[in-house]
Amino acid sequence: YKKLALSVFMMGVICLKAKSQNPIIQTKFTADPAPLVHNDTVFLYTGHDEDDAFGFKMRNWLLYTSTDMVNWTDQGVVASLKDFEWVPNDNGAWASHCIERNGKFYLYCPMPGGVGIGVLVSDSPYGPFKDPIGKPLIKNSDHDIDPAVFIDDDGQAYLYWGNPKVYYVKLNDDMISYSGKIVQDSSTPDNYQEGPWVWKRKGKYYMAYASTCCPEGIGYAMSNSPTGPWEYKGMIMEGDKRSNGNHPGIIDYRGKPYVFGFNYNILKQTMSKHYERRSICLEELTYNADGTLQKHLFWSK
Ligand code: FUB
Repeated sequence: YKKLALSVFMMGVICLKAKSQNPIIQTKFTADPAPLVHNDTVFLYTGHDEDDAFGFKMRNWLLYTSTDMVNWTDQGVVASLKDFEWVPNDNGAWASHCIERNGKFYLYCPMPGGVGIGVLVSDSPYGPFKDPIGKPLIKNSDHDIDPAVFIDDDGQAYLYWGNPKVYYVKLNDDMISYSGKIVQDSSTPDNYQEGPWVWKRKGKYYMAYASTCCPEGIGYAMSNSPTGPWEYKGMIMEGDKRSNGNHPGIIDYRGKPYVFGFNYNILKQTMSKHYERRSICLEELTYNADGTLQKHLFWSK
């Protein structure tokens, strides 16, 4: 009986360990998840809402790592506004995206208000990251926020960004310059707000994004091409009035698809003040047989 009781207890422990608890980061306020899988480890780059924030106060980007999607190791500040000599402000470290190519790691960092999107490079996903060009990679409009990079099977890399329209451009192989014109996508999917995240599965292209405003949920669209046209397919999760914003980051890890986003559940939003103190959350995703995504009751419920 003792042995049986012990194995039942251990099974319970294993089951408990297998489920992540939302928000997954509870020691700092984090937003704008940008997960990257490298060497069987999840590298989660995040924005950082400072504790005394009124509105947005964001000066650096943080890194967390995990090998089980449950336990997250705080790797500290991975980059900051100070890494860009041309950035005039001490605020505005908005939603970044890190991607690996040929053994180098590229961290695309937007600064709002027309400052632009910069790029930092490192030989390691842990950093240190350096600015190789000394100027914005993208300085196109006041809407240069939320960069997301996707590399297609033919090696062509695309940079997407923007609010309230999607912009994209083809990146060169060096990942720190681009060719051709910046395109404002005329097929910006329905309910698109910001925060694009592009991936490919079974020959179809997907774009998830912060959808509708406000509150923002997470919607998605599909296409036969990385440059659209995009067809809106629905919501992965609805917005919740307790959570103002949202921002998807989507990966497969060890054979399972996951979506990251954020809520405001550690610090409850008050209606009278605009606090941005967000907390990253995580859920498994489920595809239907036709490639569409199931709608989930997510972390804000
Ligand atoms: O975190 C600052 C901004 O809020 C991001 O760039 C948007 O995606 C929204 O999450």
